[in-house]
Amino acid sequence: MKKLLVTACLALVQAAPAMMAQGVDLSAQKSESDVILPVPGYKADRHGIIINPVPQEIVRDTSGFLCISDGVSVRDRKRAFHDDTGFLPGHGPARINIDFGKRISAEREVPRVSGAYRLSVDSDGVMITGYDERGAFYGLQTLRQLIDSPAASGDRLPYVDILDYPDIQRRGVVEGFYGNPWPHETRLSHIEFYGRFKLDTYIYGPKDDPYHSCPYWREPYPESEARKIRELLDACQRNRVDFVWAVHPGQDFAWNEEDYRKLADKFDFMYRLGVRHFAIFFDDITGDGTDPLRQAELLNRLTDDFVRRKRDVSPLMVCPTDYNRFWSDPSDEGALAVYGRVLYPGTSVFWTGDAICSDLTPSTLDFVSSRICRPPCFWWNYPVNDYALQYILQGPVYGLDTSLGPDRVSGFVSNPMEFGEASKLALYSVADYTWNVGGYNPIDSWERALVYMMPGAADAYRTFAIHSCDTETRYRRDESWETETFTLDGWTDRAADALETEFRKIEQVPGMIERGCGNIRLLEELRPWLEEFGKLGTRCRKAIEIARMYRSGADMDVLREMYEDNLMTREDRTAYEAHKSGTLKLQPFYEKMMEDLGRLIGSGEEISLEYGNEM
Ligand code: LTM
Repeated sequence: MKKLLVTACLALVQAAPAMMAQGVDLSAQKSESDVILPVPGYKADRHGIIINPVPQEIVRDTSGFLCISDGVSVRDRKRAFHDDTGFLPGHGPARINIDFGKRISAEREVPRVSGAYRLSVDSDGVMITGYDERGAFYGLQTLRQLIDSPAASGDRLPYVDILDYPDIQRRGVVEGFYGNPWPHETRLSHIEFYGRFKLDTYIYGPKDDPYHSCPYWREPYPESEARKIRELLDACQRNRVDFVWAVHPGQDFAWNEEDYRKLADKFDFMYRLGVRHFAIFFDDITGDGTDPLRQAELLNRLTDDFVRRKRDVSPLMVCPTDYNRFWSDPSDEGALAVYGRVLYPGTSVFWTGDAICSDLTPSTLDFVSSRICRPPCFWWNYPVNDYALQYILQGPVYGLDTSLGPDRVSGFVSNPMEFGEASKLALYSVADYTWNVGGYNPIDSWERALVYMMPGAADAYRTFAIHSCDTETRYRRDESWETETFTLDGWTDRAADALETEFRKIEQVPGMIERGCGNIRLLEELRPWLEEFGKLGTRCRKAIEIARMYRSGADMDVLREMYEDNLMTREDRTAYEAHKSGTLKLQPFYEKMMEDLGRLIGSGEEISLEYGNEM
């Protein structure tokens, strides 16, 4: 079956060179369900305390507030957080105590989980207790958000007791997409974002970094690149993020001693730069490299020779060639079962679900775990858009099971878009979900994320985002769920007025975001889509206007002129195709309305034909 698929993929590669990346045909990533599930959740009342990820337990004592307007004095018992308290007001009377460790955390009933902490605010001051250093650092991040919360109005902290811990241990991002790797600045800003929102893992694996993949995976990074990796490692250390360096050698790995040494030497080179977490990706390859037994034996050998010898390197992670259910042989002879039998138990195995881009479901976990004999590390292919660069995915994060019991996954990483800033909208919610799985509320998380991302134009950004979710093919996402469209036949004044109001709002969005978005890199990423979004709003509004006039018996010549004026030219269509939004409801509304109007008021065939030609 696999052979058949590979053959099919190769046929498509030949047919669609525009969609190719490194010889891999992204357009061949079929098998995703075409069903669009609605987004669950609701906008919650957080009573003025906005903390992301949402803490596991938060008890508010309404009897008082701790005033920090005259400054704070920090007691950092382990002297570990000197560089992390810059957000606090200057020296003053309010006391802040930060500590961590097994004994103190046991006294304060903090769960014995890396990243767990307790934060209490009362008349004595603030007390942060981490299970470990990372936990205390996370307690500080919560304090930062508490100070910024509306309930604190900047300097009066509500009395609270927060007991908090992550449900999933490896939470983060795999820069694992095809196309332009993130610029260095984007990576640095992401790592800081991960620290803020308690994501503990950044996996470096951009497919188009030649030193990660073919042709240069064997070579050390040139000094200019090595320096940047050292800077990323420093940033990760500051933000208590594990930097995982991944290599993608499978397309030309020779399975001989020479290549084994080259790989071990590359690991050693990365180790000397400061890397302590490693992964090997065998995804999207063909040929000898796909052999699961050799892959597993290679991982085991590196574990013996490299990981165990170094002593401070964590267990390896591997992405199998059969990384999703659709591609995998479920039998005992299948690649996953081979991994299950041969691969050392400590090695983590990535899994993307039932398809390449798919939901995290109990059944996909049952399937893979029973074969690889361990819980997988879920590699979520969202919001990645390398297979459909015409969409910028700004919808809610959903499709992730919220009833996951402990230890069902060894980790969860999201593969983002090459648009690093715009990806943060989804990553905000990935952080939320992976920390507090059972408490995850997709709509609420998305609403908070929108405000975090663009406080100066949150409403305009929401309007853009709600109409910028779906991909039309493959991983379908709900879109425009608050908008009701209609056809000319089903016209009601109420529906038409509501839609017209929405289109007028859409027309305003580009200008409002230009003025209100303080993040220039985000603005630059969104701009081409915003421009098309505004135009979409205009042509949809005009379609309603023409229909309204037609219904009230306006002059046919006038109508015909307006109609022709509102047709999309070839250039319009090309521009829209490159930066699409509103594909689920808005553009289809325009198309159908214009088609119907064309029949009624066009000069018959001529206009219909012209319309058809423009398609
Ligand atoms: O998903 C995996 C494991 N590999 C690749 C990714 O590199 C790519 O970004 C996604 C989305 O196109 N698909 C893959 O197959």
